[in-house]
Amino acid sequence: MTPVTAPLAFAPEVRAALDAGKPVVALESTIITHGMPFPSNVETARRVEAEIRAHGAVPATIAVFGGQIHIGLTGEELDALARAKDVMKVSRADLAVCLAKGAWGATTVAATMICADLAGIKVFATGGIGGVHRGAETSFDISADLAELGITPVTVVAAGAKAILDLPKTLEVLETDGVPVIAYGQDEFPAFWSRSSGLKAPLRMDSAAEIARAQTMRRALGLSGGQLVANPVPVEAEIPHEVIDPVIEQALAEAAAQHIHAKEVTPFLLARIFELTEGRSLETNIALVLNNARLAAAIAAELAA
Ligand code: PSU
Repeated sequence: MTPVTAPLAFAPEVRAALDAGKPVVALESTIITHGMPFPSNVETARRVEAEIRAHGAVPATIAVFGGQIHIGLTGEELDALARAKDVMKVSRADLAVCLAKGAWGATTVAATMICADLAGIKVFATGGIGGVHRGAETSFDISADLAELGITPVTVVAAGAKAILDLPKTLEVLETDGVPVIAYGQDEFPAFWSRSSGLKAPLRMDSAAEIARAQTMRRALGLSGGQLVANPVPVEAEIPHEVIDPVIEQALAEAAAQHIHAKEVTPFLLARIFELTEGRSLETNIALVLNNARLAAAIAAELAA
C-alpha cells in the first residue's frame, strides 16, 4: 500500500532536539557523494557535523536509503554513503522514485530542503547552490535548487554560487521566484571560492538574529519559500579571481568538448577544477562549508530562542 505520510527515519539525537525545541541544522549529502573525492568527503562531513555541535546545534545529515528519508546519519551510515558507488543524485524530481525503488540517494540542495521541511528543520548549511548554467539560453540547464528556494520555507546558508554558473542570470531567476538573496556581512554577492563576484547582492544582513527574524517574518506574512544566505568564504581560504577564473574557463571548455550534460555537469566541473588547482579548490570548499555550518548553527540558535 502507498504510505500516506512521508517515510522519515530520525536519528534519536535529532528527534530529541526537535522535540525539545533545540537548534538543529540540516546538511545535504550530494556534496559527500558527488561534490568531493573520498576520503575528503567523509572527513569533511564529520568535521562539519562537529562544527555544528561545537556551536550549540545538532547536525542532521540527510540521505535516502532502504525506502526511507534519513534525518541524521550514524557514523557507519555516513561512511557507507561516502564509499558507495552508483548513489543516485536526488533532486525534487527524483526523491519519490528513489524511495519507491529502495535505492541509495544523496540529496541535493532542493531535495534536502524538502526533507528538512518535512522534518521540521528550518536551517540548512551547504557549500554552494546550483544555479543557471552558462549557455542556459539554449540548453535550458537551470538547477532545481532555485525553484525550490521559492517554494520551501528553509533558510539555506551557502557561499554564494560558483562562477562555473552564470551568476547574473542566477540572481535574476532567484528574484523572479521571490527568493531573498542575502549577502552576509558584505554588499557583494560572493562567488564560492572567491569573496567577490563583481555583482552587488540584492540584500545584506549582518547578524544571525536578523536573518532568523526575517525567516519568521516571511511565515507571518504567509510568503512561501525560503531564504538564500550568501556567506563569503573566509579571507584566508579564498582563491582570488585571477587564479580561479582561467581554471573555470578551461574546465567549462572541456565539459563542452566532451558533451557533458544535465546532472553530470556540476560533478564533472568540480572534479576537473580540483585536479587543475592541485587540490586547492577542495581546501577552499572545506573551509567555506565549515564557515557556513557556524553561521547556520547561529541562525538555528536564534530561531530556537
Ligand atoms: N555546488 C557545490 N557542491 C555540490 C553541489 C553544488 O559546490 O556538491 C551539488 C549540490 O547538492 C547542489 C547540486 O544542490 O550540486 C546542484 O546540482 P544541479 O546543478 O544538477 O541541480
